[in-house]
Amino acid sequence: MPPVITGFANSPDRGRGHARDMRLRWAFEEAGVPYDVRLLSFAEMKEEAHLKLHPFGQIPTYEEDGSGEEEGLALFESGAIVLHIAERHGGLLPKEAGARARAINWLFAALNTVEPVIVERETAGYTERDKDWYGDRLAMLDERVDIRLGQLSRRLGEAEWLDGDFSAGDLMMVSVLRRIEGSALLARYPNLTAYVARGEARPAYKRAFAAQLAVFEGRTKTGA
Ligand code: GTB
Repeated sequence: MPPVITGFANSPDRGRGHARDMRLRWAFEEAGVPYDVRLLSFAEMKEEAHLKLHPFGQIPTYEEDGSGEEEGLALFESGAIVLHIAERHGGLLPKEAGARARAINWLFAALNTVEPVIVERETAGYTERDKDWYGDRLAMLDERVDIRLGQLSRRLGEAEWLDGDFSAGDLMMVSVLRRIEGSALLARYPNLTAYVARGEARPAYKRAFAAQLAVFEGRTKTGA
C-alpha cells in the first residue's frame, strides 16, 4: 500500500498550493513515490480518530504500512515528513554525509528561521487588520521578513540552489517563500523570485500542484 497523507477537503487557499500537504506531494513526486491522500473537513481534523495521528488536529499527516520486520509508521509535521521521505527514497538528499547534513540544515532554516516571520506577518493580516495600531505593526513585521529575505538573497547569490544540487532544503525553502509570492517583499529580491520560479518549473512540482488543484476543482476525491 502506498503511504497515505492527509490534506484539506476544502483548502482555504482555493487550490493555490499553500497548505502544507503541498510540500509532501512535491517530495513524493521528486522521489518518484506513489502516494494516496485522505481529505478531511475542518471538523474531521478535530475528531478523536485524527487527533490520534495529529495531536494538534491539523493536516498534513503521514501513514505507512509496515513491511517485513518493520512496523507501520505515523507522522505529523511537514518538515519531519519531508525529511522522512527524503531519507527513505532517492532524489532529495545528497549521498555524501557533509552535503546531506547541509541540505537538512537548509530544511530546518526554512522552517525555523524564514517561515515564522512570514507566517506571523500573514496571521497579523487575518487577525489584527482592524486594530488602529495595525499599520505600525505591519511595518515592523515587513521589516522582519525583509531582513531574512535580504540575508537569504545574499547567501543564494547567483547560485541555482542553496547548496549544490536541488535538495529537500530547496523544496522546503521554495515552499515557504511561495507564501509571499507576488508580494512587494519578495519582488525586492530578483534572485529569490527567480529561485522560487525555478522550483515551480520542476516537473515534480507541477505534478504535485496539479494534484492538489484537482482536489479544489472537484476533479478527484483523493488528490492522489
Ligand atoms: N507545523 C505544522 C506543519 O508544518 O505540518 C503546521 C501544520 C499546519 O499549520 N496545518 C494547517 C492546518 O491544519 C494547514 S497548512 N490548519 C487547520 C487548523 O489548525 O485547525 C497552513 C495553511 C493553511 C491555509 C493556507 N491558505 O489558505 O493559504 C495556507 C497555509
